[in-house]
Amino acid sequence: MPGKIILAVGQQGPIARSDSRERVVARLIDMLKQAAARKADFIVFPELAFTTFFPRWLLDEAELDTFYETEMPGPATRPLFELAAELGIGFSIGFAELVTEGGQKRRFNTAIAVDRTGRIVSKYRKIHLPGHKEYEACRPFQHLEKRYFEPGDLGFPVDDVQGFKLGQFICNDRRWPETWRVMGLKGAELICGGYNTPTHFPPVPQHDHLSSFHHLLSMQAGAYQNGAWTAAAGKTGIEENCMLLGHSCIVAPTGELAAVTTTLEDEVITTVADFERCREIRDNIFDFALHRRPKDYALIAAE
Ligand code: ING
Repeated sequence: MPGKIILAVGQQGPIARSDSRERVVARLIDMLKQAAARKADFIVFPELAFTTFFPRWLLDEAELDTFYETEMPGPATRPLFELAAELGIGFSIGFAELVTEGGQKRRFNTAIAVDRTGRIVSKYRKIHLPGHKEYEACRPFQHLEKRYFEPGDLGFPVDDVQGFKLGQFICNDRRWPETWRVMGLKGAELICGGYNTPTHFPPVPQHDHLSSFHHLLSMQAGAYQNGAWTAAAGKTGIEENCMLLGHSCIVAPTGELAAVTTTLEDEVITTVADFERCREIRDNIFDFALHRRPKDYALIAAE
């Protein structure tokens, strides 16, 4: 259907520290099959989808390296690519990327988009890294993303995937309006990504009861203010004693919640994403060419 796809989100339940990649990939494959049964064209999987959320611990380099992918696809992850190509479904997925450049190890929190032929057609490295660099004994669990990853160095790419323009975010990025606007200005029609969001935020515990509200607020605002479909796939549930937020969702360009998960387990949701609907917003309320006043916004991009 020109201009329309059946869009899916594959939410993951907890992944144990000891779970093998093979075991995790088998779960992802099961969700891929569920999405195919619903005639999905594209499915969004979570951030760091092949392993437990390891930044919750202080790890030595030897163990830390075991959570990263040095090739994508690799032996354990290739079956996902192969089945997706066989089923003709594109997907986005997040993983910890370890590259060695000039003898130097570089670590990124990365997401890729793979088209329905199994080809990687877009790659993004997380720019907004939350958390901290040093161990903080006061925390019930760590959030060491600033220790384990470099900020992304690829900008916010928007690429043509299966006839629509796709951009990706990763988790904390969705809280930052700049993330959405840069990709909105590049004409993204679907802005998607994954998240691992603990519902307890040690620095401000009085916000814990707002974790779903802040997540959905960010997704719905991003969609409406840029006239794009947005989709977020969570890693959810009690993972190694840490409760991770559910409410994976698909949001229409109007900001309306089109689909949302209702469990904290592996769960597939789908909706018909009509990209023509982006025009209702972009040709009127947020007609960037007609209404934007960039010369008044310089402060936003200043250091
Ligand atoms: N996780 C969380 C997120 O941005 C967080 C970190 C939680 C920040 C709650 C602020 C409040 O959803 C990741 N992985 O970015």
